Amino acid sequence: MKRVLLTGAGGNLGRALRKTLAGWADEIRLSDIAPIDDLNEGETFVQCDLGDYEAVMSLVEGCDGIIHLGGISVENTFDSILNGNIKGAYNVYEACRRHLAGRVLFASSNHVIGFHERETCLDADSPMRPDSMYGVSKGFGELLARYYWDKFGVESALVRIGSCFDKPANRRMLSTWMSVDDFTDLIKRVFAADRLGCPVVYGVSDNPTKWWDNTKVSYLGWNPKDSSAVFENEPHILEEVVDPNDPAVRYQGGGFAAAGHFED
Ligand code: NAI
Ligand code: 15L
Repeated sequence: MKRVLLTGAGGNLGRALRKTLAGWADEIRLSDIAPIDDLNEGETFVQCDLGDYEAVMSLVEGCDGIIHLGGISVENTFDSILNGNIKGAYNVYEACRRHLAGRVLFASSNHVIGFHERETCLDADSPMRPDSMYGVSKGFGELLARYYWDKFGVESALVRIGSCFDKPANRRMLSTWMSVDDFTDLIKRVFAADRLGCPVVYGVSDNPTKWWDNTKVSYLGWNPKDSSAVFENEPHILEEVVDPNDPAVRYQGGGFAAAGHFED
């Protein structure tokens, strides 16, 4: 890869991926609405609000791949989600079409399907059941990506990330956890595949309990190596009290499904 754009580079995942992707591309063009001033070799930075159409057009020009992480990452006001996630995704895809910017890895979320019960095993063709306006915005992003694929041939991986943190913060995340190393391997495979298309990929490690089936993307050759099993006996996991009738336990989206409407 010559120049890859990493949006949302100042966030949790962006900071982690800057380390694990170091040296993978000739240049990683970092971008965020917030400043970043600790650039490493091979990194450049463009400060940009994803909701700003003209700014995103310039941001994307000259890139040959995009890892699109930027935007609102949890439930928030509709106005914030509209700007960061809906206008932001539109601007990125429109820039991609205009500048032929190569493949996109779109950071979707498990909250697109968060209102499925935990006993239901999902795959790429399971219906969307968003658990929040945040989840709705990720569903919009996925549909947008599919439109740009069908109409213009822009390839994307729609990665429904589970919980990508150093370790699972609670019992739910024993099922949803993805390590940064597994995510890094997925990113490299998405950009290296001979053909990508526009697949849905569940972003999850090889955990003992599984809610999501990635068989339909076995052509990517992604076989996650890490497992949440190593965290099962940590005190915060063992000591968590679980009520099976709590919506946060019933639904895959956990607390997002259980929470009230943000604007109320
Ligand atoms: P984060 O909230 O830490 O990072 C998001 C970044 O986007 C922030 O640095 C923020 O400044 C930037 N941003 C927000 N609005 C913007 C705008 N209008 N213009 C430009 N930049 C803007 O989130 P995190 O955890 O790093 O997640 C990255 C992506 O992955 C997000 O899209 C999130 O929805 C998705 N994701 C993450 C999961 C996780 O477990 N970390 C799980 C599922 C999805
Ligand atoms: C997400 O989509 C969020 O961005 C992240 O902060 C976590 O809440 C994650 O989902 C999760 O479901 O654990």
